[in-house]
Amino acid sequence: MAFETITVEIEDHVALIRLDRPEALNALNRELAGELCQALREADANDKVRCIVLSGSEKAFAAGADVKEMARLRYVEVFGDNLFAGLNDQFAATRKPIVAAVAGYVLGGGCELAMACDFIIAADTAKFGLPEINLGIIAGIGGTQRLVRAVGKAKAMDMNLTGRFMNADEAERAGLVSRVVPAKKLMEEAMGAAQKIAEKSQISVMAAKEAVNRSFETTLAEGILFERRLFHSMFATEDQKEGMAAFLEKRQAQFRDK
Ligand code: DAK
Repeated sequence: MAFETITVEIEDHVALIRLDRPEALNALNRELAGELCQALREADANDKVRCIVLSGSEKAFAAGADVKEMARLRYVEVFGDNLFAGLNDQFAATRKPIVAAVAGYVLGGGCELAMACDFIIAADTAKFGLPEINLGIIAGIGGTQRLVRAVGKAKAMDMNLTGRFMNADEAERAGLVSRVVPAKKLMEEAMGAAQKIAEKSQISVMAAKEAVNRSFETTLAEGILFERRLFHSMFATEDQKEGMAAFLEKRQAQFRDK
């Protein structure tokens, strides 16, 4: 299906989803949220896709939720429609890895979207912020929760309360992003990372993603037990036999997701 606010391309087992509302710096409106949910659902269900990259433009990953659309909404509408709940749920439900490749403005709902991905690769032009406080609201898609887990309370509180922007270097030092690269290299780096992931056994990739995500939801002891049980279960797969045989035979593994 053709989308109006995003584009989707599939190349070498990687689905590249780009936010595409240049007139509004990729601000998230309801149409974009719906299309993004659908694209993630489809990519997750598509056997040809083994990893997803979510990106925007050079100027903006996304400048936040669409203020023009939100300005007229009343409480009964945002609460009644459960605004943006579907987006949060879809990110949580997507089992294939999602790499965020961000440049320029990564603000408000855009910053929250990037944090909902599995990791963030940033261009050196990226500027992160939660400026919702300037609009008389607060972050609403995880900005008060995921940012604390990513960078700790001090910076998360600073960003949520002052609305200041963090540049890419500070974001890398703070642990918000995994890598910073020159803007011109952003897509090459992100697609390269996604292709590396796509070469692995999808079973172990999904298990690793599930185990890391479980660390946010549980105690250390429970998390380590969950990890160990998943680790044990890998020995029921053909890919474990193939991966180890390939190492011993000094050749490239041919994983079959079995
Ligand atoms: N919404 C709508 N349009 C936006 C936009 C946004 N967030 N950001 C930029 N635009 C539009 C501008 O209005 C302008 O359109 P025209 O006026 O020309 O028609 C065009 O994009 C270019 O923007 P600028 O002319 O402002 O460009 P500059 O380079 O001068 O400035 C900027 C770039 C990013 C610094 C500036 O545009 C800016 O401050 N934008 C707003 C950033 C912001 O406040 N973002 C947070 C939005 S609030 C919820 C869940 C989530 C949320 C809320 C509720 N629930 C679950 C209920 C999330 C809220 C947010 O994200």
